[in-house]
Amino acid sequence: MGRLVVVSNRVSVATDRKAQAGGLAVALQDALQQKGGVWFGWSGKVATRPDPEPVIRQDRKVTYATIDLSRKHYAEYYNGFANRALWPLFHYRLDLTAFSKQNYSSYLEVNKLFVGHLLPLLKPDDLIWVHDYHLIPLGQELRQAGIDRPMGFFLHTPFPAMEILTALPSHRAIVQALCAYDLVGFHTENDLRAFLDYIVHEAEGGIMGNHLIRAFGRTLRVEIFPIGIDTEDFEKLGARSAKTKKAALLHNLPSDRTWLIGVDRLDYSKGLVERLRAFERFLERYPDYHGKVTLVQIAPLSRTEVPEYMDIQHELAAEIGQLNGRFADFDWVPINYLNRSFKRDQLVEFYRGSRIGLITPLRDGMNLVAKEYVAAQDSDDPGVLVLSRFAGAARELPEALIVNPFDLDGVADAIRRAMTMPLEERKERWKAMIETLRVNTLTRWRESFLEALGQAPYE
Ligand code: GDG
Repeated sequence: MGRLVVVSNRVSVATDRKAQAGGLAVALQDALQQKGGVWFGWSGKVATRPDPEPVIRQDRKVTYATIDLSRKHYAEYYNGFANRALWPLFHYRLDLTAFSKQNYSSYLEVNKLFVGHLLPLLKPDDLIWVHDYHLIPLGQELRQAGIDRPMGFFLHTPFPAMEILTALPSHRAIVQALCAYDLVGFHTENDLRAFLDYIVHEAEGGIMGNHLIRAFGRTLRVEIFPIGIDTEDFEKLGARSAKTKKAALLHNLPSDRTWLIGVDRLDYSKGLVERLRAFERFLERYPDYHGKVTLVQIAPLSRTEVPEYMDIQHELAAEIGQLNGRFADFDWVPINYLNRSFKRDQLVEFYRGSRIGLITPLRDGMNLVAKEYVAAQDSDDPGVLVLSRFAGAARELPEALIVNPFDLDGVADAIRRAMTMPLEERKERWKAMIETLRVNTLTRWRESFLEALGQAPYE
């Protein structure tokens, strides 16, 4: 088998494996080291005059190649089209979606630019694996440049229902570009169904069975590959954290306090405002818990140059101020809002020390935090996962308390149910979930995608 070439918007260079431990970056780096290969993408830097050549770093069998973006491309491709058009649209937020022809042109331009830099790095037997919504047109560009190697694409976000997608002026071009790949992977049945619906009803395409479809003159394979976590690693970290007692926040505070934890990039898709309101509803309806429960919300800032992200940041700060002002006492604040990121082992300590994992996105491709929370629990006294039905993870973890994040009373009731759930029931639910997570790991996700891609072309 040939080398692996990974293309993603951002490249994770393997300099700090400890910080990345257990994550997607390491899973991809491991696959690259096994097969040898290239990881190509944006460096994360913006330059007035980007270097005409990629920066190349070699780490054993892997070549990392990165380019800087110009200010124009950063504003129009990354912030503009990827994060102000595709991201909100794919998360069903038409109200936040801003289309512009100029941003779309830049999106196509950057995909072309990536291909221009990538071509000289390719070898004849390479398998090419492109990631996420930033780079949908990349495969088509490669085809136009004469590359006929197997190419796979994995979408980390949801794929929206046809009625939503067709609001995008360039919807047809986007789906046609997806069909230039040999293999397109989604997280869930829902995403796949939405894609097939479009293929049949908008693209005059056909479903041929055996995961194959025919559209825009091509045959391709479309399939679900639910992403997992390095379950073993999180289980180990969880067990270790029980002994270290480093999480000052959890250990130095009163022992009769029960913790709920939420960990999310500060993004409107994560349902943070609705979560706070549901928690407020819980406090209103169950005053016995005043002084006894605290929601720890970790929310590192994200995409701060996109105006909608500044808006949500302000809205959250106002909500939290109002809620804490309303309920707090001298010795108790209901919400501990931590606007920064933590090291992975600290995060696991928070997971392990929290009785409830409150994961309530309004829409989420998968949501890895939900899986990490479960894996970090103590098998003898596991916490309860309260999980949105709109997270991809809900499909694999039906034993969580599944909630509708828009139904504030429903979420408040689920919190109360989690607080009072008998140990036996907690253990039973946890056991079913951890068994699933031990099978559907990150390695399995990567290997099953690459195995399917290795069988291309499928005709
Ligand atoms: C996209 C899709 C899909 C968070 N805060 C800290 C930290 N994290 C880590 C978590 C988790 C990851 O970031 C977040 O992953 P999610 O899946 O929850 O969400 P997105 O970032 O939106 O990811 C999503 C995913 O891609 C994979 O396909 O599941 O649906 O939106 O691993 O642990 N890590 C550390 N400190 C933090 O403060 N170290």
